[in-house]
Amino acid sequence: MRTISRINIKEWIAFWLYSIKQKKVNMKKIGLVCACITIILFACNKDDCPQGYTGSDCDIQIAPASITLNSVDVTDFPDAKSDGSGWDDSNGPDIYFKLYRNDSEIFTSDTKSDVLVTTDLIFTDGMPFNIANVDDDYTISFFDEDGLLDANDEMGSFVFDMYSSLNSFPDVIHIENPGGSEFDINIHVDYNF
Ligand SMILES: [Ca+2]
Ligand SMILES: [Ca+2]
Ligand SMILES: [Ca+2]
Repeated sequence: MRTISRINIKEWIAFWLYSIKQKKVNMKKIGLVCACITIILFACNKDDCPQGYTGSDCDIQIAPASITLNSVDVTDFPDAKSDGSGWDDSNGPDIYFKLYRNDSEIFTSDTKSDVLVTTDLIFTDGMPFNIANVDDDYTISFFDEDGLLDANDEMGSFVFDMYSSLNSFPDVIHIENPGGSEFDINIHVDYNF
């Protein structure tokens, strides 16, 4: 399809260049032909590449219109505060996270209560959750919930790329030891074009 089209396009270009030389066509017709060639080239690239890719070698990613958050699992987190004391006095932390876009909160997870560091935390409540503007700045922040009488403890806050034009659309955005922390985070996603 692409080979045939390109041969035809070459012939067309040769024909019109010859016609221009012979002064047989006016500029209006030239403009129309150029527009047709552009449309054909665009259509060929679009049809030939897998979804999400473009370019003559199909190696240029197309930024998705949105990304769907399917689940977030946390397989490791710090088991103590920076001063060595526990997140809570008598039991494990009560972990939840917030997601921010350009410093604006867009999502809050459910809370996993009294968890142990050996437990894999799988957050799915409120998901699938659709996220547009994938090139904006995203931050994920984890907290230990401490009820009404005490301020929640912030366990860690990390900036990450929701989308990268070079990452080949991974199903899981893996964030390991961000900022030197002990967090290990897997964000499971789908891409929408
Ligand atoms: Ca606490
Ligand atoms: Ca607790
Ligand atoms: Ca707590």
